[in-house]
Amino acid sequence: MATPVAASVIAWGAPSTSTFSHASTPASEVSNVSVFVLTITGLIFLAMSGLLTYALVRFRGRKGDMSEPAQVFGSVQIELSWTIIPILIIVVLFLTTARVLFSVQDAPKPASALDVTVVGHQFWWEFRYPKYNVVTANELHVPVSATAADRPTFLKLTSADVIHSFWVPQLAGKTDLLPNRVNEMWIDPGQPGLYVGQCAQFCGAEHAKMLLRVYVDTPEQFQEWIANQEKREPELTAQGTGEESGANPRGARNVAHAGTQVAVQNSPATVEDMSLARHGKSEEISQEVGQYVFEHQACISCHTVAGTVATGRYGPDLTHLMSRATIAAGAAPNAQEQLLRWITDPNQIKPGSLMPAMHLTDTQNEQITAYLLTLK
Ligand code: HEC
Ligand SMILES: [Cu+2]
Repeated sequence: MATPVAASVIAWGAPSTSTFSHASTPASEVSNVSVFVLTITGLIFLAMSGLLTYALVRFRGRKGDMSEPAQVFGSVQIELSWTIIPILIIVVLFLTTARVLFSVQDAPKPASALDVTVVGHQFWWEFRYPKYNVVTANELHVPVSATAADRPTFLKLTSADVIHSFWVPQLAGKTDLLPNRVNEMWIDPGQPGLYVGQCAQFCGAEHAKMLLRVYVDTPEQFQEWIANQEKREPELTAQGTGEESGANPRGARNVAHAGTQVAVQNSPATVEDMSLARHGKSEEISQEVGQYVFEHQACISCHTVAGTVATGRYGPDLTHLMSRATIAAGAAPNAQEQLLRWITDPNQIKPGSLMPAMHLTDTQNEQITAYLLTLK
């Protein structure tokens, strides 16, 4: 037996998930307030437990001493001090917290800011870059931002189903993703690298495997990444296998529209027959046959591969699947073996995932995997 569990767990390695190792302005503001509150409450704790210890020792019952301790009734001074001092402390904590709250919430958005729309799904993240015509999943790429005014990323968050919560502790506090509502947050990570987090609001069976990866790129890396994500790959279909090249009348840049003219062919036997008849090579494991099989399965009603007949929006966009390090929101590394296992039965990797096992033949699964591996 393979070791599905061991293989499917991504070692987090270096990236920290501590709110104290902040790497972005909103996170450092939150972290500073936490330290401030902890310091004040810590001092109160020390003072109170010190006084308590002193009283316990100083006024402990001594052998043979049966006398009543002095009885004190009312003291305006003491009562005033234990009323006014706590009120002052609370006012200070309140004002400090409110200041941070507003400075993070009302931060002005510079013209240079990058916009990303985040859509929470059970159990994965959709990231859209409206200015770039880029759609990806689970792994957010943003540029490094030397100062908050340099090139921060402003996120608009919403949900396709239930409530989720976006939380990358090193970058910012939590922000919920609510259906029919758009929340906003921003980050300005100062250091390139990988920052991890996860959905912080229980959203169903696979909530625990709804992980988040934020790649902070240098400006050059980011441009390179965007340029690659913007690529559309219609060539495969166009130069494909005769007949079905005509089945892609859609422009190469058209990503977002669900097609209706696509006949979804679900019976493996029939597909195999068709495949056999048209190619005379249905056993062949190649990207070309793989694409043919993929495009004749229900995959295309849930997934988009830009420039092909696959225009589904229910699952992650697969146009540049292989540019991601993980699949299924961090549940498994993105490699041939795991992809094959995933499309054979997603539940092996992520029980309760909303992608159904497609019950294709082993050959078909291998063919589709060969195709997926070309989606760079
Ligand atoms: C009913 C809709 C549906 C169908 C049909 C479907 N998928 Fe999916 N697929 C999903 C959903 C939803 C996810 C996200 C699962 C998660 O991460 O929880 C997903 C995830 C994936 C992923 C991982 C993507 C990533 O970046 O994490 C791959 C690869 C994939 N599907 C391939 C396929 C292939 C190939 C087929 C056809 C054999 C197929 N899917 C059929 C809904 C579907
Ligand atoms: Cu969630």
